Amino acid sequence: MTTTALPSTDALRQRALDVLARLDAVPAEGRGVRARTPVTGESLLDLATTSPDAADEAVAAAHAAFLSWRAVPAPRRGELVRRLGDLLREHKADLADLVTIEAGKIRSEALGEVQEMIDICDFAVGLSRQLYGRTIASERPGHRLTETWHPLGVVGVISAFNFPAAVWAWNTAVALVCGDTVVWKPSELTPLTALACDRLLARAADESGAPREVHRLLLGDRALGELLADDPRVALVSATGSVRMGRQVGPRVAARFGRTLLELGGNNAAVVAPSADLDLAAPAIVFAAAGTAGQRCTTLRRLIAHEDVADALLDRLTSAYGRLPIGDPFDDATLVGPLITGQAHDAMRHALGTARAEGGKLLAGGGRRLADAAPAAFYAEPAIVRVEGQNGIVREETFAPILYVQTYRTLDEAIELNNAVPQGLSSSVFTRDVGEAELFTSATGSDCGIVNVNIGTSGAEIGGAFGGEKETGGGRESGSDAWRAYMRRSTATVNYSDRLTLAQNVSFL
Ligand code: UN1
Repeated sequence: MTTTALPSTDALRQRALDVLARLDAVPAEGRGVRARTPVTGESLLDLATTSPDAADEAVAAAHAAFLSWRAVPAPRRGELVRRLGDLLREHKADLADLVTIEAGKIRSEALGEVQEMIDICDFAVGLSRQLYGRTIASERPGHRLTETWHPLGVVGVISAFNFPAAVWAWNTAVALVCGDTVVWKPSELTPLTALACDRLLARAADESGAPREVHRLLLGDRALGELLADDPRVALVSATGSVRMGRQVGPRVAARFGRTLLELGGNNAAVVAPSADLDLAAPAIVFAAAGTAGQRCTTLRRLIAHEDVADALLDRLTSAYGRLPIGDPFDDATLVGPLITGQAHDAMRHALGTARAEGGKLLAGGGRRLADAAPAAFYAEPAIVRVEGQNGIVREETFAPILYVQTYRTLDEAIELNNAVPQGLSSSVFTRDVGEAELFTSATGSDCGIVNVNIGTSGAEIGGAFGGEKETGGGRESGSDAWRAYMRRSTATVNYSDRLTLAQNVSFL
């Protein structure tokens, strides 16, 4: 593994300030939220926390805006999102800079994240003319039965550091065309990216004639998320993060019969069958497991290789891991940037230690890089660990680049292993056998929300519904008909005859 040199914190701060200036989003200094960069591990700026009173006012403003926004025709609401998409195209490199500075993503992945935002805007604009309901055959003469989708209310979006902009865009672009307004509580670790997104949306609102209050931003810690969870004016809480966070948010929102859309942890596996094309599988596995420094909810964490191909595959993987360039995410040659914090690095070390104590064997990586150049930054070598069985640490999602490898003999056994963890987000099979591919994607195959054939577990397109089962939370965001979670269904029966006919042949009077 090679290592690339790092830029200075001053240079990164200046780069962030230049971007914010171009976006007219330079924040006032304040206290409570510290913008920092995992690239050097040092702080960039201190910003003000949103006070509980200001957060309450933000929800009130978003709720008041909802009452008028819901009456704007959906295709006109789409104009706002179209404009947002234009601005994102214009400032793609700017926003990607902030994503790299605050989340540590390599350039290509940061640009990909902004592309994902542009894609969902395009999707949502089209959707603004396709919020289709149904006409249902009524059992009564002279009656019409229809189902219409109406705007829902204020959507509280809680997002994580690892997709500091795209997850907001999935929720916000769709919520806005659905006639909802949004209050966003981003991760405390990525406030500058959030300010930039908020500012671009405010500009899009001004330029398209929409009220600015369709979107409000809250900066601060989890107390603000709790406020959204408890506030009855927030109709839907869409939360992305850990299972621990979901266990707190879910019941609080349910206690007031609010809606949730939960996008929680993944513990994603790839099955590599004997017929797999290893030239295709190996790079797909390396991207899915080591890309984004293992910090995607869709990151590949478990490899289930057939015993006939495991050694050949592991040779390729360990040799690719040995060559991974680690370091400055702004350097085009780098493929692995930093972990987000020292805590993330502690979690990785702890998981590797536990795996070894449980009988696992480290096959590659696991060390720390650049500790001398940047003692406060945490660059980790992506690790491969051979394990026997998947009890203990293998069942947990450690948000770091660790790939646990095990072998199988029959596909049924592989499917059982794929499904035998508490999480259910993404999964893959690498095979050239169509029967195996079909079985893996069938009702008796993978139990995950995302099931891929001959591609890795991460990097979903926005057109499909994104989310997973079991402890992943069950929510679906982004494409397909995920928009329905952001609307309320109204079933209307209209009697256009001059007779009263009761359903189920009931006679009365
Ligand atoms: C996440 O990690 O929270 O499928 C979202 C992917 C991306 C989204 C990941 N499109 O990897």
